[in-house]
Amino acid sequence: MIEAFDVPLVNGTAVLGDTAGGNGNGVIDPGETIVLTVPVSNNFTCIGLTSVAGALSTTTTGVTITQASSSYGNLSAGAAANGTAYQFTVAQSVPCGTLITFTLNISSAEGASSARTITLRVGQAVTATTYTYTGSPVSIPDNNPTGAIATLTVPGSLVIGDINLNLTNITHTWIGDLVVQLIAPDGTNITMINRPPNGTGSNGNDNFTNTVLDDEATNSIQSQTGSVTNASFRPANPLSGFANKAGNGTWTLKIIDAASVDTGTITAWSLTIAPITCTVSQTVTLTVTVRGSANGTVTGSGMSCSTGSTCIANYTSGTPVTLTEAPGSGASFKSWGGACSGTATTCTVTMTASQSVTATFSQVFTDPTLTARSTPIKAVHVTELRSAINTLRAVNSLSAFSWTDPTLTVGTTPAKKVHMDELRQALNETGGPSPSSYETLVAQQTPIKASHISDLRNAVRALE
Ligand SMILES: [Ca+2]
Ligand SMILES: [Ca+2]
Ligand SMILES: [Ca+2]
Repeated sequence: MIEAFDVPLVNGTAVLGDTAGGNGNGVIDPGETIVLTVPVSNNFTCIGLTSVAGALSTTTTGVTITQASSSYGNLSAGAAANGTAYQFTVAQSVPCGTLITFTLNISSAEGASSARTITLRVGQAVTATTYTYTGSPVSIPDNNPTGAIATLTVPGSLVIGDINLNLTNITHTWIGDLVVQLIAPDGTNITMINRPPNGTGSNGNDNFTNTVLDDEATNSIQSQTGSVTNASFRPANPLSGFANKAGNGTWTLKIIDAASVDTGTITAWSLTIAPITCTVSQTVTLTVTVRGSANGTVTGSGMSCSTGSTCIANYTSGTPVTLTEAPGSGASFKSWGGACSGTATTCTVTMTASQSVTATFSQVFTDPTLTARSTPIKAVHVTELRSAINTLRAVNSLSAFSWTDPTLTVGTTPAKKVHMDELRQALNETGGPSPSSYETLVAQQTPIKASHISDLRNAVRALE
């Protein structure tokens, strides 16, 4: 009997893919469809788990999970598996910088279960810029809760990814007196330093000189008992509290001296902000035209197009689309055109811009090489030409031709001059050669020759 636990099933780092449903830059952008692989391990040291499954959910607005379940199979003790991929879409309306919070429930047939949280950001932090205080020095009043205030303005429009506070030159003769607060343009106030060490105020060292507050630093400013000049520290409360807020506007540095005797001055400080950017995905159009003398189909993601049709599908810019050709009965694939070329079964188009592709299918002719006075002319030679010409007529928006003896019966229906004349006429109406360019046939006199059939076949090929 195994009871339910939440320790043994643990997820690893989630790996996201935006190649199939996005711009392929490895970052979640608004408008993209993302595949997510979340490895899971069985941390039991001696108990295997079977039918391990995951279920992904989120309450983040604008995020829709389109593949919520994953199968991890059976995991022996200590084993890990990637499982099948989850998938979700991010609406165009989701703001850049949004943190998407997922809950991943992992379970096994034995009843082991675990609820894990996965957080992914929309967009990515890019190169940081430093914004420097340019005002006059401000005295810090002694033991006065009003404190000293210095502001700087960040121009433009940006969303905060990472932010560091640089205390470049704050003089004071007992830094343990000081409470340092940083206030964002929207009024969010986060205490960066609170009377080190640990609120006691007993750090009697001088000055913040090139003292950087950075969530990524190793040591906390709060634990410091010695000099803090020329070094980086984690702030009393994380700067990540400003993440995803507008970084532009007026920032306020507020320094309060909370004990009497020692004083100081705010002279120089700055903020280093790495904004978050998203790639606004554009919708681009793929136009596929399928033509030729025989039926075939071209399929791709969101696309299925048959001979005689022009099909349009929209994709997020950057999406690779693989098109696959499939000839119909009695048909062969002739070639790709436009943004594709060659004769391979598939063609992949990367949709960096709107593009057009053509695909051409050919009627397969029985006895592809007709030899004069050797290959007998058969009913199938005529019926194949009729089929090919009717397909070409349909592609060219012409009605089907009304053939004399619509069904030719082998060994019964005699080959007639009219059959050949009609093929010539129907082809001419489709854009083929004038009937007068062929050898004139005289009823009951001119035998139907291999060259007559070959000429018509050549004309069909030329019109594909
Ligand atoms: Ca992307
Ligand atoms: Ca930082
Ligand atoms: Ca003081």
